[in-house]
Amino acid sequence: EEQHSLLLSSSSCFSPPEGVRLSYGTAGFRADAALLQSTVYRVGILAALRSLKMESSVIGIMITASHNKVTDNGVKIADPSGGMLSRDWEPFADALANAPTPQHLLQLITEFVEKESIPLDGVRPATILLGRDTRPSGESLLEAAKQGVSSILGVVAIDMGIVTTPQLHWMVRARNMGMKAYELDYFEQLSSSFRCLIDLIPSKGRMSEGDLKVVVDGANGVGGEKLELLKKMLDNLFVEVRNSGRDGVLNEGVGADFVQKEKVAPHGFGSQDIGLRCASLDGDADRLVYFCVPSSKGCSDIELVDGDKILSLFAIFIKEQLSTLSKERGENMGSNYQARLGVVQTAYANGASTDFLKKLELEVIFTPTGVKHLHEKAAEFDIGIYFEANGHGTILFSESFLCWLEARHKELSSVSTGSEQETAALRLLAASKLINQAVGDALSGLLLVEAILQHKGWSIRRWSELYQDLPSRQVKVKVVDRTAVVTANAETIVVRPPGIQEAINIETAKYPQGRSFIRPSGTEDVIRVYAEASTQEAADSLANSVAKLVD
Ligand code: 16G
Ligand code: ZN
Repeated sequence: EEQHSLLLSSSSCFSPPEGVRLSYGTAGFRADAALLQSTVYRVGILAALRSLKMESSVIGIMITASHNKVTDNGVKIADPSGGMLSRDWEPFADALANAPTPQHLLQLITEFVEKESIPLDGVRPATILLGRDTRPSGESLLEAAKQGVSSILGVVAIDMGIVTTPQLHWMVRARNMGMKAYELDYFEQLSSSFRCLIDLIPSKGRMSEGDLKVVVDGANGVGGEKLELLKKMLDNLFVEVRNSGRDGVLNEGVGADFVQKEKVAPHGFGSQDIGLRCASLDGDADRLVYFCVPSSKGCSDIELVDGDKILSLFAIFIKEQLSTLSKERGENMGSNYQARLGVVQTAYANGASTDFLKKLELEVIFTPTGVKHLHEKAAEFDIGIYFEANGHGTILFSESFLCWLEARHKELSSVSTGSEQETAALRLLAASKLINQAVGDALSGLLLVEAILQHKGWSIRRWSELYQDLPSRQVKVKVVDRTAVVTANAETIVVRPPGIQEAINIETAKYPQGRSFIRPSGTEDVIRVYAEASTQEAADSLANSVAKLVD
């Protein structure tokens, strides 16, 4: 009928590239941009079907390859909650992307629609939000996504233009909550909750004007551009954005991935920045790391303040507010609520950070690499904080906890406003609005870091000294078949090929405070090796000997 012929005719314009097998991977499809037209078109179809399946909730499509080369691109889906596409749809995404002909594609879709009982009658119209980063290939890929969406009857695409990945996820979530969800609404929410946190600082003026300054490397991407707009709406913070425009090449010698992996200052930063608080975003602004440029000549390594330390700062702040809140126990019902606070890390978390968090008596949980895994675990807590060392992360507040908190705040403010407890409740509420609940967000993360540093009167040095990172090293080994390596226990143990884990154990035991693991990359044909030990030489040497075991 109409739907079938529509799909057949529109898909005939998008043949998949020959000899390439694409996979949805850790964070959507990613490849050289020239290969992606048909994939993105098909993701458009998938998003439309997903929306119909989810009672016509809004679904998002983001076109980005994050920190990868400017010539790469990629596409991923935001589910109705604003989070990542539900994992049980990934096999369908793979099958769609690789269907060789329009007939195969149609057959796949027909079978899937049947199996999932997706209503294709066009009775409930549905909306898909499209966004893209600054990559030049984004425009035509976005067009392909539109074609895919509109090949399903009753579904329309709305182009949100150039946005950060977290902005798009935020917009999807906000729309499904019945809120206004344009860029200005996002900026409003961030700037007003930031202002609220600043207004709640008990003894302001502890910081000099200079301390209120942060210099941000925008990776020559979308994050820098957006920060230039957002900063105009902020009081009490001076943001200087570098690498914001499109003068330099996206992610080349700049950005959070470069800074974190190479441990050097990005292009445009140097001796003039000694003593300043610096931060770096990645190409789609979902990663954030801080750093200081080295003060002594001859030392090129920066002082890195990574995702683990952002996590630690957030954990300290949240824990303090929770304990203030529970100090005074009223007789009122519900006020004894013991909120469960948990933190989620991956095997890449520096061992010193995990020790630190455990000393704070926090529940620390490990998952495999990739936001979708961490997010899922964090959502099991009343307040779940997750971060990858590379700077991806956020704080999740459960619905039920926020309800309780709202009610508790009302209760407290009816007794007296401005009490310690009431202020703590307000801070938590503001933090829940500032930090992106859909996905890790470098811009909202930056504002929360800045608010907490001001709250505590801390310099970046003071923050960085919470604990000292163990020296670590990462190397990668090119392999023919990365699937030969299978891991368990959140990627900390190799179960296949047999014998490797025993060999890693023997190597690791040779080094004081040694720890090492290998894992297949989810984004490249390599095996990644991580090692840490008490000295840099030892970490390097452990990484190299473990890498030899893989070769
Ligand atoms: C993706 C993931 C990131 C992870 C990285 C690991 C998302 C949004 N991004 O970029 O979280 O750290 O992959 O890459 O989930 P790898 O598997 O190649 O080491
Ligand atoms: Zn990214």
